[in-house]
Amino acid sequence: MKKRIFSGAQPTGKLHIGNYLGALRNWVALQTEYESFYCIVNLHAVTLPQDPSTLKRKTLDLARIYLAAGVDPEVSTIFIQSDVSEHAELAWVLNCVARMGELERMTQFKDKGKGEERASVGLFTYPVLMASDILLYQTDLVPVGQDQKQHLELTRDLAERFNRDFGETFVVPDPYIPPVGAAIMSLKEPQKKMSKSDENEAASIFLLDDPDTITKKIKKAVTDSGTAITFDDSRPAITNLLTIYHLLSGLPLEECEEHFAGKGYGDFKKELAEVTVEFLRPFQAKVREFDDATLKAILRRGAEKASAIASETLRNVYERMGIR
Ligand code: ATP
Ligand code: LTN
Repeated sequence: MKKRIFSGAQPTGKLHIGNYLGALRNWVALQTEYESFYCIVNLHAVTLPQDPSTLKRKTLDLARIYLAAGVDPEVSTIFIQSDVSEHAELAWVLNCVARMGELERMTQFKDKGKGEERASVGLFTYPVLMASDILLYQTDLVPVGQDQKQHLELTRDLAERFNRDFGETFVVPDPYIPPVGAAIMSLKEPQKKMSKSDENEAASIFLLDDPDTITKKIKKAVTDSGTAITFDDSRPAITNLLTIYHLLSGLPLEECEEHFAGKGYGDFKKELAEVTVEFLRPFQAKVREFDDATLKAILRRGAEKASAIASETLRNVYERMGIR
């Protein structure tokens, strides 16, 4: 039997090349080797305030993006989190397994909650809902970007604790964090990751940016002092741009430095912009191909398949805990 993958993204903001290179690209690469479940996590989205009609539209738009990126609905299961009510139910149970102290240590909550009293309780227990997403499907592997590593560790801890206290119930999943591209950085502040929630649009290249916008953003991206175009941790801006070049052009890592030896930042940025625009062109054409009816049919089918597995896991969990 094939091993199982689960991953997801939130239908908020605009997807950027960081989301693609850190996550989506690997979903596509791994989808035939594994039995794959790719979820649109709309329950996670409401941990921060969302406009209801925008959220609805973005949920469907995200399905379009999964498909355009190459997730094949004949091979993978694509569905909306709220269509499978077991996600919220298991989250309640795992909220009773997780400890305040371990959630207080989650750095994403510290960043997004900004230590505010007004942050929602949902934002605080967000990682528990994520653990539920993963554990419901007896997932073996979770392809994500570097920023999710800590959430995966929590997921493993919760699975292990539950198994110890109530008997073997959950598969303990492994993260899949790609060796290159797991943390694409902001074009404006290369010490920060490229983020959907960055107020400065110039910091990210969005998957649906037009060629002119992409070229301008890359031209204005910050660089490091010096002139060398090499991978070097002490020069994070150029290393980030070169990483994007490597992943989008497909040119082997070692050949990238050679390719730009003796060239200046101006030439490098021009080529990077061209590569990015050409890479995104077919993707953007594909996004326009799917109509709402087709998407809804795919999502309905996905939810049915997901529900069958999720309900079995939850039944087992309740049984072991003496619920029902
Ligand atoms: P953001 O932080 O950009 O606001 P997010 O991480 O909250 O977004 P999602 O859309 O749910 O939002 O993320 C989808 C996937 O993209 C996750 O696996 C995440 O790890 C990955 N990802 C997000 N940002 C980056 C980045 N800068 N580089 C690499 N991977 C990333
Ligand atoms: N927390 C993730 C999104 C997410 C996820 C998941 C990723 C929710 N549930 C399950 C992998 C597996 C994020 O904000 N990027």
